[in-house]
Amino acid sequence: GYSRDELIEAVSAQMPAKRWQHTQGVMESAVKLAEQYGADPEKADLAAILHDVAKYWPIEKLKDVLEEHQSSSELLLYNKQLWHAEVGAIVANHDYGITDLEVLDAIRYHTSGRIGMTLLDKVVCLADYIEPGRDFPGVNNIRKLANDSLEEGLLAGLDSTISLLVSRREIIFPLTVLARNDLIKQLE
Ligand code: DGI
Ligand code: FE
Ligand code: FE
Ligand code: FE
Repeated sequence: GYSRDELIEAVSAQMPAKRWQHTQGVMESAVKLAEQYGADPEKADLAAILHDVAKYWPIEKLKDVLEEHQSSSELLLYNKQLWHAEVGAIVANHDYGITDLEVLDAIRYHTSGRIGMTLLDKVVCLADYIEPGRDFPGVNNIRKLANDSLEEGLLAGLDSTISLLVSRREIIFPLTVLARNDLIKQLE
């Protein structure tokens, strides 16, 4: 298998320096959130390292991988920006030998979210919103909420994505809406 250093070398080679900086920020934030909220920091670190591994792969290559995997073909009907998450999980498994399903799912759902997100899913998805290098309208509010509640922080993150998509008249992946609704139920 790959050591952590080998993994870092292989993943960072597949993206521009700026995206690798983002990944390092997600690693830092995910480990902190894991420690705060009781997820496994080593799994958070591993999922963070790999979460955007396929972000800069050519669209055609992402499409090929999704088509090879029956269960993933529905994603092809939705925004291409969602594809790298599923492909990231497939690549983590097939190319880097990661077999921990919790880690693979945290990678797989880091963009869309899902119903019944695990603690690790939430940590990685939220870390992706609040890592130190992120700068978008509302990010500081999400950071503030994340200090006191994993679910409140994540809900605000998903809401900001949904609002952005609505403002651009883009189609929303149904799982994102389901993830958001499920968090509200958890918070009631
Ligand atoms: O890969 P990153 O830029 O670090 O972050 P990401 O994986 O969360 O986001 C990828 C982009 O996908 C994000 O800017 C919004 C876009 N997107 C398009 N359609 C959807 C979507 N995101 C979600 N959650 N749901 C969608 O339906
Ligand atoms: Fe991503
Ligand atoms: Fe497979
Ligand atoms: Fe990311």
